Amino acid sequence: MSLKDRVYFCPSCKDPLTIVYDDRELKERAEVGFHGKGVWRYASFLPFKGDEEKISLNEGDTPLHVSVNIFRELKLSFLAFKNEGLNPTASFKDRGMTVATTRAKQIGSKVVACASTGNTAASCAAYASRANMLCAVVVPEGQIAFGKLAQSIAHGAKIIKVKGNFDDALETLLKLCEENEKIYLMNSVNPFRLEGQKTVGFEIWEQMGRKMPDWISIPVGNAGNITALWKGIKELKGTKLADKVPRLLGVQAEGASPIADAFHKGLDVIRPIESPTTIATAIRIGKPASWRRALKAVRESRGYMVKVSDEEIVEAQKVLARKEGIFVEPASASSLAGLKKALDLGVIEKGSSVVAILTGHGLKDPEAAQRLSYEEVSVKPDPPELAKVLRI
Ligand code: AN7
Repeated sequence: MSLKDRVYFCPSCKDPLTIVYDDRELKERAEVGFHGKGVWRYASFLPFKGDEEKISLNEGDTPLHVSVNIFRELKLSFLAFKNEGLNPTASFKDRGMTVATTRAKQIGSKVVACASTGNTAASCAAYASRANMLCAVVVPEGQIAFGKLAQSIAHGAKIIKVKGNFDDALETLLKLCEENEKIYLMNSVNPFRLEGQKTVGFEIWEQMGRKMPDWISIPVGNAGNITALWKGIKELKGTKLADKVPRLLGVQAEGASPIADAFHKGLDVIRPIESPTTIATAIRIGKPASWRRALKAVRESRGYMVKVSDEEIVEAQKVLARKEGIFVEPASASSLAGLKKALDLGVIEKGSSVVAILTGHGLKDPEAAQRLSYEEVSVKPDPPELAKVLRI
């Protein structure tokens, strides 16, 4: 099927569309190789000719922090954290947004929109500003972290709060987009989003010296990111650039785990969760749009799905911040919480090499940080009193 401007779903199976390159095309792309920095370093694997105006904020090129403390406790031979919170708007969404906004510009869109638990909105708003487009973000009222809302405000997006959850927001916007040709949809059902997001797999592979780890752990909400990660990995393997593929560990929050549940029941369909709950508001999603592709990715990779409780998420957030110096939002911490669970279950063997993807920065959700235990004392502006307190 050729690329139509505003068609997002397959008319027969109703799944979101995927951009597919045939083997010959992939080989040609691999021969062009990788040049430059960030997401656009992988332009040879992106669906553009090269002469279009790129809408970029220097996304990608995020650090792969090798664990200095936790890996020992977890008895892993290697553990690293892919810190996607260090993207321009502080989440992994920017990888997909640079590509989708470039596409929006190419097809002459003036208005972009997304439904969001917060990060997609922040990213979409920033890239729309850069591209001189109007941006509307449709968010579940009272359910998105303040840092993310602040970003949408700052970038001048039109903020529409839906009285309902994320799934209601997405469903409503999708229906509107079916009728309204003016809006270009920036959710991960837009196949260009996934093209950008797949570059995280390319980067991990390059940063590890053109090697793949045994496992990659990744939080799963609407399931676009895990779908994109697997697509990129398969393309690398398909061109024989990578000699092996990692196994994928998809992590969901206990109160929002339709894909993990289907995986464990051996089902080929998910049972949507009507009222998802978790403190990890980014992944408070009950009807993930890319569930089928995510299940397929996990199964094809001989991977696994786990669900983690809010307590486990908070604990992982604390451990990352206090033992590795990396402050992430709760949804991101779920990739470490899930890794710990998979190790406890014996799904991931001791001595394995693992990369955990940390999807968003801790400052996105300042309220969540207050759930971590901490000490604070007030003193008068008086050196002796300060000294007394410091001696504890
Ligand atoms: C920090 O912003 O869905 O499985 O609307 O913000 O690709 O959905 C965010 C998702 C993980 C899950 N970590 O990724 C949105 C939104 C963070 C996130 C996910 C999200 P997907």
